[in-house]
Amino acid sequence: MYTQSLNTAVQRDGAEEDPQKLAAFQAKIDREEKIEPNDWMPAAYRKTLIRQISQHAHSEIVGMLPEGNWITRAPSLKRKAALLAKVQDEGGHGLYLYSAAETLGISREEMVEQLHTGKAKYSSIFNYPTLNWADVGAVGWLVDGAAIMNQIPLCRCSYGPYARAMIRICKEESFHQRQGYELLLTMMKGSEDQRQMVQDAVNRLWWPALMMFGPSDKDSVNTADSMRWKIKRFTNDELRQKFVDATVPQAEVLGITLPDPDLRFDEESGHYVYGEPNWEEFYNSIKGNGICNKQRLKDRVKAHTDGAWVREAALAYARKERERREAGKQAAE
Ligand code: BYC
Repeated sequence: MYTQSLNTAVQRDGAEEDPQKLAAFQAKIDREEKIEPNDWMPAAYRKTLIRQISQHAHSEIVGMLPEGNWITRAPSLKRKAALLAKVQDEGGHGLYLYSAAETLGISREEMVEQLHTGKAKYSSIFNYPTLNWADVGAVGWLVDGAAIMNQIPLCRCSYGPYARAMIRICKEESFHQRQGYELLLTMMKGSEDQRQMVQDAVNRLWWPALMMFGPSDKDSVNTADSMRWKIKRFTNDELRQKFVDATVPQAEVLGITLPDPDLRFDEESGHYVYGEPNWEEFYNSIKGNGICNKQRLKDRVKAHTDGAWVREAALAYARKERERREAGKQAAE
């Protein structure tokens, strides 16, 4: 059991909250002060944070799979080194996030169990396959690009451990996005076949990238609470719009088209207007019926089972070190 213990009793979900405590909690958030693990917090705040942070951690860990597939097939040593570093970073992000979630009173084992049994969600984007090398670039450019747009505001999240974890994650995501874009720029300077591979990858990943921001605001069940508690600083649609506005000019520089016949710049609002994502496809994917859901979970469970000896060895080493330290202390007394 890895959970870091809390000094405060955890409020049962659904139990009535003390109105004075609630008011003081909201006032603290409104003053932009951070909520820390041992501070009083409403059960619903704790629950939604555990939900979001653990889903975020799962996304990082499952997100290692589609790109990990390409490490052995990278076309050069430089590309292999960059991709290895990126996939390793995602593993690190998962670990910071699991640790942040543990400060809320859930154990690592429980979170892993929720992922492996399909009870917990992870980002819909990882249920799409990476079919060719250009997909590695498109994932970096679009998927990490969307992730940064969503995650920069999380550095100002009201919950201290999550906000602090996000600072380093965002720095690394920024490198990921650039390596993806640079990879695509290089391919666009190559042969006609390479240019077509880039266009094909973008055609397949554009809409799934837009879905990463979650359902449209009118269907988002969690946004209102999360905005009031300053976990989220922007709504799903606001972030999606920011992403479209930032990404369309980058597509022009790249020399590719985006697969949306409704996409146009609106002079009056100063924003790009875009078409409606296929929400049926989105809900299908988050219910576990996307193209790769079953494969991803199977691979994840296998990796966890295969890694059992590493966890056992690390625990045995830690136990031995502790025993040695204690024996040394006793000998010195
Ligand atoms: N995929 O009420 P809503 C990465 C769920 S990894 C799956 O709007 P909320 C990377 C949502 O959970 C990036 N499920 O929810 C890694 C909710 O269901 P529950 C991951 C989704 O929380 C490796 C329901 O739909 N980033 O960058 O207010 C390689 C209704 O939604 C999705 C994060 O996790 C989705 N796309 O807003 C490369 C960021 N969207 O929980 C890159 C942190 C929604 O009620 N998370 N759902 O059963 C967030 O910012 C928010 O949780 C979301 C959703 C914007 C995703």
